[in-house]
Amino acid sequence: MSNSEEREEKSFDSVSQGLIRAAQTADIELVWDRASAQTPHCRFGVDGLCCRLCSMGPCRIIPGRRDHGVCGATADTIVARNFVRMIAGGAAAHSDHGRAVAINFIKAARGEVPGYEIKDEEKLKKVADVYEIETEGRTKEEIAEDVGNAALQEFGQQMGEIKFISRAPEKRQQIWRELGVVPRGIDREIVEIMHRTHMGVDQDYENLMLQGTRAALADGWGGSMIATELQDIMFGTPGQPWSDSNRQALRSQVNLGVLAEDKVNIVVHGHEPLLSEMIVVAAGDPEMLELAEKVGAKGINLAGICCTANEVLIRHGIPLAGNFLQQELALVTGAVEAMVVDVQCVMESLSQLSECYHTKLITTSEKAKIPGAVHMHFDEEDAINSAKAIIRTAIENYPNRGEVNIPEGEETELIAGFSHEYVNYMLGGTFRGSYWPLNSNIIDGRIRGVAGVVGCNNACVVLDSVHVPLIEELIANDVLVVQTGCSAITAAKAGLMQPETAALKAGPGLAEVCEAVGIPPVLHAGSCVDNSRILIALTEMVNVGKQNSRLSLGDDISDLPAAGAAPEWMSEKAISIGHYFVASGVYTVFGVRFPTTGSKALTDLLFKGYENILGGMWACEPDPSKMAGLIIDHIDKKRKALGIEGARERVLYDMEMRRQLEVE
Ligand code: BF8
Ligand code: SF4
Repeated sequence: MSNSEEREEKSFDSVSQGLIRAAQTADIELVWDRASAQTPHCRFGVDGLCCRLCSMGPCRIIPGRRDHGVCGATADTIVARNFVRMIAGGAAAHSDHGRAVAINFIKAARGEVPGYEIKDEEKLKKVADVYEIETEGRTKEEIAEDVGNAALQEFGQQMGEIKFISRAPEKRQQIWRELGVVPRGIDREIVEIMHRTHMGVDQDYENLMLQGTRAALADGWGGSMIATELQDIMFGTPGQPWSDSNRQALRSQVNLGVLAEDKVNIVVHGHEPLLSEMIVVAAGDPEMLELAEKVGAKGINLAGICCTANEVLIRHGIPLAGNFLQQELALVTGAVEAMVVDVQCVMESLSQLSECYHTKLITTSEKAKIPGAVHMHFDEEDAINSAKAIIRTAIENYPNRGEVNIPEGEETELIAGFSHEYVNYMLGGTFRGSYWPLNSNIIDGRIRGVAGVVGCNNACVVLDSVHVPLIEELIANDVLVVQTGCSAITAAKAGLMQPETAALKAGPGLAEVCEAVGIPPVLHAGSCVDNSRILIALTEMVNVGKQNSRLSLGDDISDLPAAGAAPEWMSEKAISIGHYFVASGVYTVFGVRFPTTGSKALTDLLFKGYENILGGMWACEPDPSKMAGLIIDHIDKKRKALGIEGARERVLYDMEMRRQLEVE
């Protein structure tokens, strides 16, 4: 571990800090250099007060001096329009991912895409039930084709309700129906945001937010949930795959030290597992391994960045090279033969950076090309050969390697793959799998509550510096942490996803439960679309109360001692996720800053008013300890309302405690 001064520079993670320094020495520009060149950011943009929706603008609001845009739009309208457009962007990204999966799923069921199959029949039947599709006496392929078609039609559906809404607690569905925010169709809600925010349409911030809410729900309980469920059926549900003998979480490793000095390194980066699943298969092909040996390599080493990393980790145990802000650093190691990208969170700078190294940047999606990258179209209908062509390109590039700088020995162990099905199984065992023990441990106070800590890294804050102290403080206070996205990768790097962490860092109650069950206090649940797993897990906790009133934690998600956080968020997807959590009744705290500060009325609605309207609400707090305090206070408030409080002191997890643990 490097000293704290070094950490304070750009990264809390010392492995990254070392590579940042190497890039500085070589005079290579990285994301942090560009972030500082962009600082200070335009105040109008930061506050959401700039409107460029028509060419009478751009209009910028200066409160008290210039209160209206040329058309008369107020700060509230402008900020709300910008905010709901962020939701539209995020919901579109997740949902277009879900659509691609649904199309491939139908083709897999029809046998049109060799290599893809219907793996998890148990989950297929559960999802078929939700869609009211007959399963008796039918082959899994017949059921799957109907499930795929039912899912796909929800994107273009114009009326009625999307189906997965029916999985939410009844009370929650009622709240949505009364407010008129149940999504009618996934695409429709996104398009309607674009219409309503066109110049001169919806100019009431509360009404704009209703549509923002409907589109966010179309993401969480629609596009994202479709992506997760159909991926699980095709590729296997993490921790609970296709055979009982194989139920287990996976051990793997994380951080840039997972790159291998003597192997062909291929880094998969982006989001959709359709391609990366095939790369995993092709990388094990004897023909490819032979080819690698011919160029003098000892094999092929796959590693992931961002959510693609999480997807192949939770199903195959492929190591994580790093999170969002480490994508450039992977190239700085000089050891990556190919970085294979598809969609979302891929920095354009990779193209410029790849010119400084031998790395081939390979784009694969027709939706996402980058000048300077090699484009190798990924054809799902000939997936395995597309994957092999990519791997061959990487292998052929191995002899071009120059000097390498791999932080060897600096990788960290983790275990991952905690789908809600697996948590169910872990807690209850094969024959009585259920969330009963979780509720029971919450009621008797061993576990104080549950927090979903998710989301990105942001170049405006020191890499990982908010995630890690927040999570440490939460677990020290007996809060079980469930994670997805880049935040999950962060916690894994900090060693928080090892079972031993429970005894070292968790509070006594949480540690006892984790030790008994053999899980870490911080659970890796997957990628960002897998936040939908958290929605289902929260619903399961509510449903336990219906089965056994003594284990009840209320009759809605908003009653649970639970909260969400995205401590270093940056993307529109994070805003969409945050808002569907709020709309599902979850108190959700974001770090960094919040994009509605230019409108007090809108910010008050999101941060306060929604508690009475939706049961969940937003908060923003950049300081990790204060953020932990907000979450713990909220959990305690919910415990009190449930009558299960019990006096307890909050443990302040300060630097001194952290230093002591590092010495051990
Ligand atoms: O979808 S956490 S930086 S990689 S947006 Fe992107 Fe944020 Fe990472 Fe995954 Ni999610
Ligand atoms: Fe300005 Fe109104 Fe046009 Fe926005 S829509 S740019 S506020 S005139």
